[in-house]
Amino acid sequence: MLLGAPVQEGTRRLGCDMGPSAFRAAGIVGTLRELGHDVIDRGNLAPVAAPARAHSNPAVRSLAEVVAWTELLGEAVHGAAGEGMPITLGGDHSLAAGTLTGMSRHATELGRPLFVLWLDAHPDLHTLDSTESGNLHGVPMAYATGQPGFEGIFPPLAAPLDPSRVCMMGIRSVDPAERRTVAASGITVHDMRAIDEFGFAALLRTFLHQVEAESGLLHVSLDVDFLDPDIAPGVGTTVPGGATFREAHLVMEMLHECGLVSSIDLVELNPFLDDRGRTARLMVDLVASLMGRRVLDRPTRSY
Ligand code: HAR
Ligand code: MN
Ligand code: MN
Ligand code: MN
Repeated sequence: MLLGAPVQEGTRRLGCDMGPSAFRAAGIVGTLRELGHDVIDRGNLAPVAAPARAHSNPAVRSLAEVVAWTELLGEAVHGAAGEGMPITLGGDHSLAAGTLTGMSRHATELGRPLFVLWLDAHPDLHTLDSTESGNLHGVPMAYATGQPGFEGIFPPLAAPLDPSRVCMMGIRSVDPAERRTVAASGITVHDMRAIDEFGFAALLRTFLHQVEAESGLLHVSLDVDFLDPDIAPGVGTTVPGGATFREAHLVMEMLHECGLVSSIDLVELNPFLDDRGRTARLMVDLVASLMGRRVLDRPTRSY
């Protein structure tokens, strides 16, 4: 189930609103159909205009818009999860506040724990009070894990994410306030140093075994800047030293083999900054690996 979420109010850089179109132009629908999936493209969502909303932190930008997207996506993703696998085409990463609202409700109804694999250069763990840029694509994980200051502004989650059920990989740009939250929260954060030392496979395997042991649902949130900018230039916040082409495909292939992925965010693609659709095509190829494309047939699970 594809849901277009052309939100760009979570970032200063314009262009993420073209993301859903670029995923479609790069062939996401045909690619998934060729792999044997039934695909329903729900088109693009659009929230009703919300009146501006002030916050005691004057840096905070576009709060009303992001809250409106969170409410709309919470409903849409919850509905889609009852029918299939919601794949949300962003849009900037603020949309994860909405997709996680929807998946939290779905998981709670099923009585299963929700796990999140966060693939990103950034932990996106700012609160509304700690953000200095005011860009709300930097806050969704603080909201979803129940950090303070979102109550009464964002919709309540059915259940805040248990930090012990969140795994972040690819992290290499962390602000001081986020660093403190990482240390205090108990979220597993594999920065690029850890990836260099141990490799993606070993670290991801440990997490997937945990998801499996608890019969969890696994939400995957893939930020384009997880990838190295040399292979994925179409994003507003490039950070050197990201995942390589093969590392990213390996992660996706292991996710397919685990069979536990319930929902996916594809975020931060900025077609205005892309190089002739290259980043969009790479993202679609990664989704193909996650959804079952193989070089050779393999046993269902080899991790
Ligand atoms: N931490 C920085 C800030 O809050 C940068 C956040 C950038 N976020 C994304 N998504 N591109 O991961 O401004
Ligand atoms: Mn992000
Ligand atoms: Mn339901
Ligand atoms: Mn990022």
